[in-house]
Amino acid sequence: MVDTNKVIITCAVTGSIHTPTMSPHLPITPDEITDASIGAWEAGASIIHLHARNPEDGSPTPDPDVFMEFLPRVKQATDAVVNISTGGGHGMTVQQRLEAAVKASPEMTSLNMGSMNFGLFPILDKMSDFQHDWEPKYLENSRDFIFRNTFKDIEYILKELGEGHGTRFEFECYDIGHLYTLAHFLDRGLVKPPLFVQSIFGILGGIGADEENLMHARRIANKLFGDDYQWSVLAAGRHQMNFVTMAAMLGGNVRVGLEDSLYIGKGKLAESNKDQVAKIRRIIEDLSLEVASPEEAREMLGLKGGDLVQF
Ligand code: KMH
Ligand code: ZN
Repeated sequence: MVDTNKVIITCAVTGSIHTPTMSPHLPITPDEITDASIGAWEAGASIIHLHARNPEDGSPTPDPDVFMEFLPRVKQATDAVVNISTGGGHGMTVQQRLEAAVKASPEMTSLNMGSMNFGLFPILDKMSDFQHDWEPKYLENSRDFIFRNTFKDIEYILKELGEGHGTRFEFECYDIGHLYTLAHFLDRGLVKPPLFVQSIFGILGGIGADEENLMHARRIANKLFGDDYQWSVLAAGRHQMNFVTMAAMLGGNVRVGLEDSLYIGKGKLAESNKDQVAKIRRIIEDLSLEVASPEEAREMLGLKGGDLVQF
């Protein structure tokens, strides 16, 4: 990985894993998503990773019109890199997952590096009363859901967004095999350095949140990509802060946000995304590292610039 003292903080403000009953602080409406994004940027996040939700009931939606209710406002109020999810939510087709990004032509989107199980159903053992009927169904359906990201899908997204829009990618790698899949696309010249590799730990169906796995992911990424990548880490739930801290200590970048963990400490819900960003920022600075500005992040990741998007 390119040697730098700068740490890029990504904040993923709402996602599609958690449901409204799980936390009153989960941003749902375009106003809430806008405010959460601005707050995260003010606290030090240079990349904002975004999903949309149906404002009526909080269910994940791929609707580009809903995205367009917050994307321009985030762009106008901040200089953050806006990163649109192409992972969407459970039950969406690949076409639906791409619609908003194709319309918005962002600097960055996520790109998930393999098909996999993605189990959310264990949450049902801990919760029973839900505000909306869709919530328990959504969690239960994950028992029989395949998160589809075939080689063909990945090629399609690279062509459509990468070639078509000059969009670059947050490569979401939920297991070591996904690093090899990314290396395959690098060998074929379909992805170009510097790669932004997001190693993900603790999703049921992906690699577990054990620190041996973190070290192994780092070793294999170094072996496969050498100086051609920027490494970032996220971990689900209670592993979030300790994993991103270890990543920063290992020269990596970090991703926090309510998409991946609703907590700020043991048993304590985060009241906002910005509180999680502020916490990791303090840790980064205590480690004598520096937080990358959005412009520095753009430079480190070879992004096209915020004036070349269509929102
Ligand atoms: N929530 C992460 C574990 C995407 O948006 O494409 C996965 C993610 C996928 O962020
Ligand atoms: Zn996401």
